[in-house]
Amino acid sequence: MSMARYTVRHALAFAALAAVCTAQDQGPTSKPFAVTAHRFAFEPARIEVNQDDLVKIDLRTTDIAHSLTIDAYRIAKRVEPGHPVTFEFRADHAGTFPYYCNLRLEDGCRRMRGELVVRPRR
Ligand SMILES: [Cu+2]
Repeated sequence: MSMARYTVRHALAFAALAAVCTAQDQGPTSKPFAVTAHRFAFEPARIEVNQDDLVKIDLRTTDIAHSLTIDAYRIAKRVEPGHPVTFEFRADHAGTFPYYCNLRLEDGCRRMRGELVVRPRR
């Protein structure tokens, strides 16, 4: 076997192995959640997922800049009108976690509340 052929075969084997490992690492993916922030609430105000889901959120605002902040997951995403934001996170700890708007200069933003429910893995 030539050296070049040997290298190609190993590269292919490595690529196949990497593909398998990546598939295993990805784990389950939740359905995407479309979350709208507007004076002064989140819609929906409750997001339910399963533990270890990869959660995708499409966040938009219809009035002023808001944020979706989940302290337990160290997430704080700011969104402006006309510029939706998409982000993902792995829901790796179970429980019920509040989310809120951290742009607290507006009184109303301090009232913006929701909850993320991560159902424990069985
Ligand atoms: Cu706000």
